[in-house]
Amino acid sequence: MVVSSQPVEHIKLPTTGNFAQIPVVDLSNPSAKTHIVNACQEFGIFKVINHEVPMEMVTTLESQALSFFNLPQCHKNKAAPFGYGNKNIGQRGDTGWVEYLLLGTNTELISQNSFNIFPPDFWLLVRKYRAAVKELACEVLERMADGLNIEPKSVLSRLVSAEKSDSYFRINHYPVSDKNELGFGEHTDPQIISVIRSNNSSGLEIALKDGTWVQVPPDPNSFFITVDDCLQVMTNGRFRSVKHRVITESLKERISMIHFGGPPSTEKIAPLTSLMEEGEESLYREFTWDDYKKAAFNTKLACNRISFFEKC
Ligand code: GA4
Repeated sequence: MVVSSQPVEHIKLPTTGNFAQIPVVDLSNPSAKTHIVNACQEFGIFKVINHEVPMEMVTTLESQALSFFNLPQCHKNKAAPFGYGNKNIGQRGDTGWVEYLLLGTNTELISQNSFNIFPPDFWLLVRKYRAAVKELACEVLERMADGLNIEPKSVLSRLVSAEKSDSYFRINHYPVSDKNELGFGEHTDPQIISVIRSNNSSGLEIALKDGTWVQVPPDPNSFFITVDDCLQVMTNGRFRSVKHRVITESLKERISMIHFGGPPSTEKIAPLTSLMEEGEESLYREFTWDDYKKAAFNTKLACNRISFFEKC
């Protein structure tokens, strides 16, 4: 990774320990729906086991991505039009000890003309991977709706499965560093849910309800699911959009692949009436995903974006 003149942010990072009690949702268990709801209320994160995403595809994509990140910097810089970024996060000057590929919905467009930088089947694999984790996201959201007792069961999943759904895909590479650097600063994800997979490296941390930071133990065979801002709004605050960050390791490089499942841009986001109890007031005003994105993508990473849409 190129060492740019821009310094990476250093802040005091008190972390209290391992989050060994991270909820584990076994998708082969009929009571998964209840575990999902409890985890989303309490922590805003859980991990899923017994999913149907083929692990061979996952590890192949991951190793192809790693070979890309191991190329000389001048080659990687040529991939800027294909979503490559290095240290800079967002538009407001945030930095981290990370390089990444960040893709929007239209990978078909970018898959052309890049065969000299990426392995020939890289984009095909990316498409297959994205399709598989999108299916996993839908399955989780259907079980969630079931657990919340809301109808139809597709009320949440349809948002991320629609043809016009606005999803992002990010592959992050955190090289080793001799200090514990801030890899990706604290933030919540703006979308509905995120599906995170990482190699067997630690680094992901989450904030608990009382504000303490804990490390999420790695598990390369599972997927971590987070509640994102729009889901917090749709559940009128029952579910918490989890604050998370990544700290780099001195021994092992970290690679993570994240699918951010977002709704179509014109979709109206507001608390679901089917979830509201009698007399319960909406905590948020209605907005479209497009409104949210415009506001969110123009903020610093650590900003509390949901607060823009809170009712006074
Ligand atoms: C956080 C979640 C996803 O990585 C992302 C990020 C996006 C970006 O990298 O461009 C943002 C960040 C994320 C939220 C606030 C803005 C936008 C960087 C940033 C400072 C792709 C997303 O959807 O929102």
